[in-house]
Amino acid sequence: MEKIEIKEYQGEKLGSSNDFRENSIKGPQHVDIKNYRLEIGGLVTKPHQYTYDEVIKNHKPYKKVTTLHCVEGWSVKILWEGILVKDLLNDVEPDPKANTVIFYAYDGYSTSMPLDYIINKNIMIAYNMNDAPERGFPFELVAEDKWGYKWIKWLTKIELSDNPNYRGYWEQRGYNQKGNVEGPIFEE
Ligand SMILES: Nc1nc2c(c(=O)[nH]1)N[C@H]1C(S)=C(S)[C@@H](COP(=O)(O)O)O[C@H]1N2
Ligand SMILES: [Mo]
Repeated sequence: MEKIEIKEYQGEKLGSSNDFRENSIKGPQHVDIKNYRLEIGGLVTKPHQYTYDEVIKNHKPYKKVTTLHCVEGWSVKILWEGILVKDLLNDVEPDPKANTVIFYAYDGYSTSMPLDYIINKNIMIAYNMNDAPERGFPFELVAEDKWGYKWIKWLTKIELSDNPNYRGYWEQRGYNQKGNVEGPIFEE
């Protein structure tokens, strides 16, 4: 049976996965979980390819209510459940030269963020939203305090890099590299 989304968490009203405006670059993706791997590589000592179950069963789960704000002017508050990116990074042992994390997705999308932000803000990849499966199944990056274009869905690869100037799909098209909700939408 399909799981039903919860509408409230600890007294706080939540939005719904139906509140998102579907505007992904190639439309919704359907990832075959049997063949799915999450790859972690680049500047790391022990690159690894996880199955979906290995990601979920071998790492501690976290839950957090966080709002996604799209640059188009809408936002949705969701209870996300996932694991911390820094717990995965612990497995692969990043090189001290790494300062940037580049994320790639099934639809060819990509984006990047500073390694410090990922670690210090306890950024997670989510497999559930509102206790029901992810729109970005298997994993969506919960890029708290960043514009929606940093919240990459259908995540397939995490690459550690020493290039802070790597520009993802929307960043190449003029959207701000930092992507902070408090800051500008476009590159200045
Ligand atoms: N793989 C992938 N992830 C993506 C996108 C995309 O096109 N492809 N769009 C981004 C944008 S612009 C937003 S606002 C959020 C939420 O988009 P949605 O409403 O289409 O789910 O997903 C982000 N993650
Ligand atoms: Mo967006």
